[in-house]
Amino acid sequence: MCLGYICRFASSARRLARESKGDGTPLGLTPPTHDRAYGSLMASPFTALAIDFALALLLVPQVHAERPMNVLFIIADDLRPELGCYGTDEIISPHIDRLAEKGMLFHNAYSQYPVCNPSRASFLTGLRPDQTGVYSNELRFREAMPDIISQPQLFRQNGYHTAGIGKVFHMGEDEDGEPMLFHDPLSWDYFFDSLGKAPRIGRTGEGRNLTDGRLRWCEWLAAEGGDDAQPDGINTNAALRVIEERHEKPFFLALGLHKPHDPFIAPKEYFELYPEGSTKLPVEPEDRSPQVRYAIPNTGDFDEFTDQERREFKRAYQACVSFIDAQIGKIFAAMDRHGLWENTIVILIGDHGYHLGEHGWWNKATVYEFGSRAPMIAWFPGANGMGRPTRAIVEFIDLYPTIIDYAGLEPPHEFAGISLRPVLENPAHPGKQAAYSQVNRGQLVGRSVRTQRWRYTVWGPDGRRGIELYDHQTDQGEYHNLAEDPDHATTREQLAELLAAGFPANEP
Ligand SMILES: [Ca+2]
Repeated sequence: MCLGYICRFASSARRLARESKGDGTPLGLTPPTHDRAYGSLMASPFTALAIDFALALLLVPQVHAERPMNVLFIIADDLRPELGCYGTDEIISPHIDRLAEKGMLFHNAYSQYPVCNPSRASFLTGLRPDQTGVYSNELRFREAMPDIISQPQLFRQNGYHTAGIGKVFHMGEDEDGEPMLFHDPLSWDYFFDSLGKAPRIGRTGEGRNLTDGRLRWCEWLAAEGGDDAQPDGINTNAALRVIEERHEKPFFLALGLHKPHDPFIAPKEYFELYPEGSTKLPVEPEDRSPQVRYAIPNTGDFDEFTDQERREFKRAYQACVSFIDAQIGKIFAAMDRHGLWENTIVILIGDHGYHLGEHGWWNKATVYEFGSRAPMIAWFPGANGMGRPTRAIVEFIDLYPTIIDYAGLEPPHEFAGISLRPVLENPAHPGKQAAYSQVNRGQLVGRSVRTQRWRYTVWGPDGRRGIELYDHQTDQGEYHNLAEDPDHATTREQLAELLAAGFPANEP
């Protein structure tokens, strides 16, 4: 961990913020043209929120004056923003939809790295992957940053009872410093996970591997035994016990749900919500641009997939989504029972995006919109924007500073993210100028920037291994690469500059 780098990064962001005029143009009133947007945007990706945040601090009363604000942080592994509340009618997700109706649904929230461990190490420290140094699932974040104060750890230091249930961190460690999935003794007063401990009946039922065993993870199971025979059901019960036993004292409860991550196992009743054969498959335009070589990790993995297998895959994923939605419903019922909504911040996110056949890919680890964009729904008691969705551009690294802002805690280190208070108080706020994501292909790095209108992605130094430019006004699926289109040369130059501003440690 290079602390010097954090300081350089933070001072660079502050300098950029000082030098810019900012642009707080509300969405929906006068949507920025790209020229106009770049007029302010080129100065800083952080500016609009930084300035509005300062104003919001002056204008908005603190909401945590009387009772300490609890935190309920739910992370669903590989959950993509395809839910009832995101406008996807075919998904049955009533409990998540309820949170979206009550709180704020973020349409444009982006993960900083489309793989579990790097993404979580990033948003649980408020730092970008180039600051954490965590780019793989193997590296423990404590190895990379022994002295970093994680989000739950800060609450623990401030007298909260912190409970980590299931997969919150990815690669953690035990009390002896040995690698251990999900645990972090410095963060949790109480840690529990049931992966591998569920009863055998939950591993029986109807299902199959969709690749004849070639890809071991690629299998589904409509399981016997109900919710409590699955790790997520057992973990949810553990979270319920925390709420029952600890709700009268301040708590930070994080529940990391294992599904809809593969293998796609859920109790059979959730498969029954999705009739066989009714699953819709993505339709790709025939005139799409040739795919940049590194855009997806393993080309050819799914060439043999039949439509039947595609439907089975997607149906199983959807069944897992409804399964975790039901677990979330149990948690919310406990919140109702104990009247906890009025002093509990609730965050629900996936850890990154996921492809269900788009671009020929059935997995994660891309910086396409499908890989970078993830669900984010937030309930902040007393915030003015509750009950309305937002199209503000936000990043997952903003969660840590936002949560502690509303909970009234001091930042333990310089964050790369910033408080989203201006958006939570006013959902018409455009949010950040840009969101950044990155992914490794061996030693090769792909870096991507997303603005309200554009996605620009560069593979390798100077884009020598490929450049992608997509216009979200006309091409939300990112099928038409405009990087070589002379009509967009100026846009490409501006985005190249914006991309560089978000990756100050990038090699030349
Ligand atoms: Ca994941």
